[in-house]
Amino acid sequence: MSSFTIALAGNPNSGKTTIFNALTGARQHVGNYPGVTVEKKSGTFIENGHPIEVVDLPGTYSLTAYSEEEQVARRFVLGESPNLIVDVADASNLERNLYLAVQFMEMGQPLVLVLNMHDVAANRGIKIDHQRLSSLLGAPVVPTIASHGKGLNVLKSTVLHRAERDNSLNSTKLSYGGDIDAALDELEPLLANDSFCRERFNPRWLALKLIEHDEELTELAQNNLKQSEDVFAIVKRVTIHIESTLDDLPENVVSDYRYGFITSVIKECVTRPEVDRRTLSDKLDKVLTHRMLGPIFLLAVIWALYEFVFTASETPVGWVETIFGWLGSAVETGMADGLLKSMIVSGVIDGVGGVLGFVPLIMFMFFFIAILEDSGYMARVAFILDRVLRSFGMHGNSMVALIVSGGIAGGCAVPGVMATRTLRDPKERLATILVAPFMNCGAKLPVFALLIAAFFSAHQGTMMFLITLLSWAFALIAARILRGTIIKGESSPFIMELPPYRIPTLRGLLIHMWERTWQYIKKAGTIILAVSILLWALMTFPSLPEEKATAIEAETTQGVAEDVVANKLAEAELAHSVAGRVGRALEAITQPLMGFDWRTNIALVGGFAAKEVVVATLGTAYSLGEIDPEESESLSERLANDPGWTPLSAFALILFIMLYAPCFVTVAVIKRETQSWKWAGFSMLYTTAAAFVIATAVYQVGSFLGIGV
Ligand code: BGO
Repeated sequence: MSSFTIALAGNPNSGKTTIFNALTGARQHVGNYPGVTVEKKSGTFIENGHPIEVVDLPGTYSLTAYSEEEQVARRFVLGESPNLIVDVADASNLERNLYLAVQFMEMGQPLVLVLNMHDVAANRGIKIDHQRLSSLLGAPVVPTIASHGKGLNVLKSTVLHRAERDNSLNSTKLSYGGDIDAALDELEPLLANDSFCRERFNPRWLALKLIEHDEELTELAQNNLKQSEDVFAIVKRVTIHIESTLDDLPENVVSDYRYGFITSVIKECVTRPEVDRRTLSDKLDKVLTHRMLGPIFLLAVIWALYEFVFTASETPVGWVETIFGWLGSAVETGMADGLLKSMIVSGVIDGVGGVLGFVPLIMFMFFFIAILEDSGYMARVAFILDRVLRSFGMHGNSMVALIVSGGIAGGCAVPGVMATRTLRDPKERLATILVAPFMNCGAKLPVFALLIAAFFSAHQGTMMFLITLLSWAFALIAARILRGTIIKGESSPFIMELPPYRIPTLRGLLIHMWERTWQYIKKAGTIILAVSILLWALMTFPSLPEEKATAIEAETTQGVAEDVVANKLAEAELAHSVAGRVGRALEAITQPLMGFDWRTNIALVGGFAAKEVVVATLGTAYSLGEIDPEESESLSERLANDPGWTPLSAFALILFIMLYAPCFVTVAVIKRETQSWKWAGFSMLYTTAAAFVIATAVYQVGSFLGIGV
């Protein structure tokens, strides 16, 4: 018969001693923990023939190791690796008692939660749904009234059952907000690769403790980790970041999120008689997370946000466009004609310039997203939409991933796909990974902004709002189909942290806004620049054979106006280039089905590198085809004036861009996260097929009904 050791933990006065005595009876002995004066009591009981040793840990509220009791409890758990932690909680005061349980969960310890003092809770009218609590915590929950010996037999059998089981169970991964989560994701593999850490600690837990500046573990890590410099560089970076953006210490933020998690657990599992002991956060949540009012308020917030962002950024976007217009004209007149000039004007200025033109809009967008995040409202968004998500076969935590990916336009699917790591169920995770790229990332935003400005300028915010709703609808429907067919399975329980609301600091908002805007600018100056030049080359070479050019030019002598001939020449050159030929070959399919001409086709192929490239490529294509450089129209004006475009074809293009293959960085991340080229390939194919079908359907029905033509 195998024997087991369990550690009995709990807050002082939770009834731990009563349970210890009831379990072990006379089979007890008392000693001391080594090196300290704290008393160590242990004893045994036999369950189903198995001897089970119970070590009574000192009563503690936390495991921060500030007091001797906390240190003893933590060292015992880490050093002696008991088979199981039995955490005794006072059911009449669950919030406070769960704080300790959550810390054991973070450590990755197998746990049984005892809800003692059930009589006291019942007398106060508190009802606890312990089955739901158990599924949310991922640990068995046993209600007891220890002073009357009630529930102890169930406790004994549960303990044996749980101790016998393979305990390689994954701990619940709490989220501590984007910044700390990202640092944990970075630290975890570093620590997992270090033998010192791996043999003693759960790497993610150690990472968290280092971010919390736990003195004991920081010293230990500094002296023993091989890559301690790298590790502490990350810790320092996130500390400075949190201090400057939230004006708070990381340890406080972590504890806020722990309480946030507990608040949500309590909200889900505990009902108590109405007494108004609510905090301001609770009062706000009463309205903001209300079943009916919550979603209405959310939709109003998103609509107002787009309205404001599009209206407020119109003028500054115009300024930046004018600056690039001047720059183009200056180079045009100042440089001798030739390939270099063409590359600078059409490839760089009209290509990358088009992308940079949207910097003011991006800045406004990120500023408001930062307000939603820093105030704590974004966590509520997830909470509100959780119910919707579950009915479509995803998990509440999928929400976080979808919002990060651009659920409110402006995110990015790369961190979005990575954020699915918090999902424990592999099927829910896969479904979320596959639909996250439907969201409107910051790279699609300039493309939408361009098309909206050109064809729907009277209703910019409302149009963006509609696009957002559509992308959610497509993502949810796709998830439902995937979960009903190739990734079938049950959905797992979910709990979302509801940290208290905070008033964001202006400094924090500006830092968050700038960080993301800078990423956007950097991307425009590197990858977009490189792809723009490549596409310029593909749109320029091979050059038109001499005799054809001369034949077109000869038309001037036949009385055809000079600018008409120049226009013909530019178009013939473009049509002769590699990209021109590919674009035109595709045009045979895309033009009748979706209304896309060859320029759009090239832009869409380029957009696979990064979606902003669609703007850059259209900029280059229209610039190369243009004959009068003095007339520096903005790209949206050029599109609006092109008779080949209609609002309907623009709308079909918006839908196509929203849905078609994720950019190659996202595909690479999908491969890494799913560990499969098959799923990465699938994510490209099914999204492109969906884009094709939907854009075609909309264009055909629209044309038939005569809408937007
Ligand atoms: C005294 N229900 C109720 N109502 N009380 C309980 C329960 C329960 O389920 N479980 C334990 N208690 P400890 P820690 C006491 O000692 O085990 C009571 O610190 C008293 N003492 O009987 O010591 C338990 O080890 C005089 O109460 O907790 C004990 O975790 C009058 O909770 C107290 C009334 O339990 C703390 C109670 C002289």
